[in-house]
Amino acid sequence: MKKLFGFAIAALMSCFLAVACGQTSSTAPTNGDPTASTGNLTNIPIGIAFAQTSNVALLGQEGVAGAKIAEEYFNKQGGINGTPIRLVFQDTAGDEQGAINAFNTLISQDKVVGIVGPTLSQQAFGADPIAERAGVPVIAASNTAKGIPQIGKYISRVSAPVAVVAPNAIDAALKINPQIKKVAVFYAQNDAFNKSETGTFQETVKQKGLDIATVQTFQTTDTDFQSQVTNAINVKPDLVIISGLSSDGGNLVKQLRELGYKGLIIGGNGLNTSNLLPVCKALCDGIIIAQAYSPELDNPINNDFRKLYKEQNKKEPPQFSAQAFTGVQVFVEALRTLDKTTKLNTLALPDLRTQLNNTLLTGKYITPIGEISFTPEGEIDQKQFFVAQIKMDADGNSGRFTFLQ
Ligand code: 1QQ
Repeated sequence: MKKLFGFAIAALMSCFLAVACGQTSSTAPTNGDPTASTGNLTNIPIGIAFAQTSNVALLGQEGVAGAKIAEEYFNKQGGINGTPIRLVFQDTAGDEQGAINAFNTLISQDKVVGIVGPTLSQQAFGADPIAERAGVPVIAASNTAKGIPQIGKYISRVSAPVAVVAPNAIDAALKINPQIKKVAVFYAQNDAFNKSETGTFQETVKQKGLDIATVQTFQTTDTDFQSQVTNAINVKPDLVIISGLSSDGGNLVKQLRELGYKGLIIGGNGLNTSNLLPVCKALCDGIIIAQAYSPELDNPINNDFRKLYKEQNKKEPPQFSAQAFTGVQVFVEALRTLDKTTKLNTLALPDLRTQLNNTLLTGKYITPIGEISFTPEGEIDQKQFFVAQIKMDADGNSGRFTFLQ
């Protein structure tokens, strides 16, 4: 009787997952045979929750591009031991409520096995607790604030924290100009990531024996920075460090240069996109940004990823695309591993989600961002970091991230 009940659940489940896929299966239904292979599932839905609208889309659309490449790439390899994955995209827009809505839809309506996202840490602090309560694994692919994996046991990340990435930018600035003494710090005070990042920058500045000559605050929605820029220029800084997002950050850089600041500028992770270039144009030239990815990292999967990205976009892949690809890759490889021990279509969705989370946390992955693994808490263990500097072309309309040694 108990066994029969188990079979009934399994039958319901394989139907459940197949229905969740929103397509009809091309193969005959299994009538709930729990020993049947995952070939009987139409596909395996994985949620992608990035900002596709609002100012935050300047960052989120790079995540979308990386995830799409991963879907095509892993499905060409046969997906999950023969069953394709299907990415379900829900737009988080730019705020917490947008991310919460996207997560709720992915979890309850789209019935995904796990979620890659959201774009901002600020959104993660609002939306991740929902996934945690529902027992749905979340892999953050661009959340770098302190405290993300600590939200809960279903939350991990492939985006290394600013605490380990950002200090590299200060080392690079000091290498370019060893005379730096006075530093002006700017940060957006309405955003969790930027508050976390400026904490790291300010601690590092002090550790290096440099002076924080002024700290100026703004909002990610601001466009006019005249008063903060004037305050900063008055203290005659040798280095400016900005923690903001790309639209506000780009305008701030522009106004710093227009009002006469000539020294080095470090931008944080929120400025880490070539979508910044149309905002500050020629005045973006020279911005230093720490990187958790280099297109030149030489391993087979990065070489494949780089080639596919370049074919589609005619430029080098950015960090947020590589991290999103990596998030999907971790789900794919963990699903393959799990399916080898327990056929996925024998698991009810809640069990599948839980076992997927347990499996992904114990794996080792060779990815476009290098070899990675997770601490038991879900924090990424990543080996290599880089620093890039923006070089604008003479016309001021195009430019690129060049990597420093
Ligand atoms: C965070 C970030 C963003 C700037 C990435 C898009 O690092 O919010 O944590």
